[in-house]
Amino acid sequence: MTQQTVSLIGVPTDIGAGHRGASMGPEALRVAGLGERLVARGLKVVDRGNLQGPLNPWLPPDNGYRHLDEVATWNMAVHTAVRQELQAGRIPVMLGGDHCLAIGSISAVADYCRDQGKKLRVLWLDAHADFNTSNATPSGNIHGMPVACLCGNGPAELVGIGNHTPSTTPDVFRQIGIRSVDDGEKKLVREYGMKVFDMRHIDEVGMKRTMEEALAGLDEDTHLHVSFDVDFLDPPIAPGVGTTVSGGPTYREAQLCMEMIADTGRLASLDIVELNPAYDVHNQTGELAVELVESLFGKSTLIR
Ligand code: EXY
Ligand code: MN
Ligand code: MN
Ligand code: MN
Repeated sequence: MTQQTVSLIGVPTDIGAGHRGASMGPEALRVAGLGERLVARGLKVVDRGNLQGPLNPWLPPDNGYRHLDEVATWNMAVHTAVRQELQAGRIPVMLGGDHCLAIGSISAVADYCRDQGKKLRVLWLDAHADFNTSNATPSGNIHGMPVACLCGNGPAELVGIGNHTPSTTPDVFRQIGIRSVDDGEKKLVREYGMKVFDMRHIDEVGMKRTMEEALAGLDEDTHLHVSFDVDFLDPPIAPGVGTTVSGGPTYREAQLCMEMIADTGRLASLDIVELNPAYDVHNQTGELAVELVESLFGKSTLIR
């Protein structure tokens, strides 16, 4: 099998978040040894360094959005970088940075899949549905809006990123670990028919069955993108995030989730977002994120 090349792309910004600090996420992932651990997995790893973009002006919402222009500028840079790596046959891994960057990454992946005649599946690992709009949002923070924007429900500056509007459709998403959805957002998630495997579902049927359901239908024509929001995890094992929500997947449930994704052999692009070292202890959350990403790329510490 030809050696796969992973391209690490740092996106040092918290422009879409409600707390400062996710801008330090890329470095924390590098310090936790992400590159070296993926090399140890037999991958070729190219670290593309960090994208540049506007500083966070730290302003209140304007017309329901905080920092809309700056978010758009960052996401255009992300879109271009991800497109470039995909065209070169590499696996782009976004080192976030807050979750608004998924607008740029997934719009690029969606354009690429259209050009290549591939099907797209997005696994959205998150405590939050990230399906807010300007009238539904309680904060104006755009890291709570990327899925709505990608499905065409957002400002032109974001919905228009990439060659297609909307970038993609709700049916490509499978959301896993959801446990914090705002009222207005809930209505939208239902209206758009999003497939959500929330924590109640995982409690009832378990992670194994949940992943079987979320991964159903993948075939060799499917490009699997994983958008891993580190706040997906239970806060006691992952305190280093800006928006913790109690009652997330345990360490083993998270490992099983990643191992079952690896078993499909379809992983083709990845976001690692919302790691915030300002809330972490000795980079423990960065190290856990790296460990889970190793499992995503097929490392198993078990006997199999
Ligand atoms: N739903 C809340 C909001 O829209 O402000 C919280 C969103 C947190 C989003 C983080 C990235 O997952
Ligand atoms: Mn998120
Ligand atoms: Mn989240
Ligand atoms: Mn210390």
